[in-house]
Amino acid sequence: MKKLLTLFVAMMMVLAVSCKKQEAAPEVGPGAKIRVGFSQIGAESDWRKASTVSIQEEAAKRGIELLFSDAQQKQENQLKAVRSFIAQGVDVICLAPVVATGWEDVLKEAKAAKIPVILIDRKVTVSEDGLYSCYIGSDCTEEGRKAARWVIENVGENAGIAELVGTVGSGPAIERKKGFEEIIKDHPGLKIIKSQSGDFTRSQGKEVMEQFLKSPEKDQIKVLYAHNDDMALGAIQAIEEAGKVPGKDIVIISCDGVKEMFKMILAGKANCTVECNPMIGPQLYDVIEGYMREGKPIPERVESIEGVFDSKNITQEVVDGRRY
Ligand code: GZL
Repeated sequence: MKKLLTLFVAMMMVLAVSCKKQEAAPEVGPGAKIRVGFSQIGAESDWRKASTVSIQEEAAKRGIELLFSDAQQKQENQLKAVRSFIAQGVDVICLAPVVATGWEDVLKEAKAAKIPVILIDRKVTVSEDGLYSCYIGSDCTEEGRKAARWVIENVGENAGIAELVGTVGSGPAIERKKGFEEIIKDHPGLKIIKSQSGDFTRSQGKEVMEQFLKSPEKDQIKVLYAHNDDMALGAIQAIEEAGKVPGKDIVIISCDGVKEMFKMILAGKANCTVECNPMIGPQLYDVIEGYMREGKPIPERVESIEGVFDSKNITQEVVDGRRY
């Protein structure tokens, strides 16, 4: 009899816990304590570091509890982090996905746990709708188009182009390549004659540019299109070490808009950067607080605000005012 009673009490406790877990929907209201889990890609570039600062500082300013994980550019670390956030029952999960694929299962687990996922900075490719609630970030395809249009307007219709590609399989690398090629395809004199990944890092950007400058096509390279400023900054070092003049012998255009690149453009060692705004902390928490504190639905898309910068609109004052 005693054993039966013990078993019955144990069963009731399990049922109570599982019901509680199912009732783990967010406590909505003005005073709601908000816990956010954020899986960040890493610290591979100045852009990424600025993105982290924006999201950490804004959470602190708003009294939002942020559980932060740096994946060191490894998807398996991001998958572990998201599963940990689910287990800890956070209110919202933010994910900057290092690559575009391989997220279906973990997004389904978050959905089953009724925890909304907000993608920031990069997109994912999934087979069904509803696996994430929102994407906050840039249109990297449009950034690629902007870069190509700048080349046509400022370099002309004939040039051999070397391309430093971002992290293989990442949304920005796929999209910046797609957008750039979409525009130059109507200008046959503009040809991508070298293309290789530098993984968005300065060191690999330098290494790959050194290889480009030793290749048979080296003297045909008149333009460098780098998918981010950090790879372009590494390439500038390689160009100088090869005895060429960056910004003149080879025109340099890249994406991000980090302060170091603004300085290079001001110094004439680079030519253009297509801004990709990392400072999305305020936009992110506006969405989360709206959802948690006012019961507002999470919007599917929040666009970043950004421009194109070159020697025509970069002054010392503009450089000094850059936040990243
Ligand atoms: C772009 C972002 C890219 C930056 C790189 O949205 O994902 O990742 O262009 C960063 O600098 O590494």
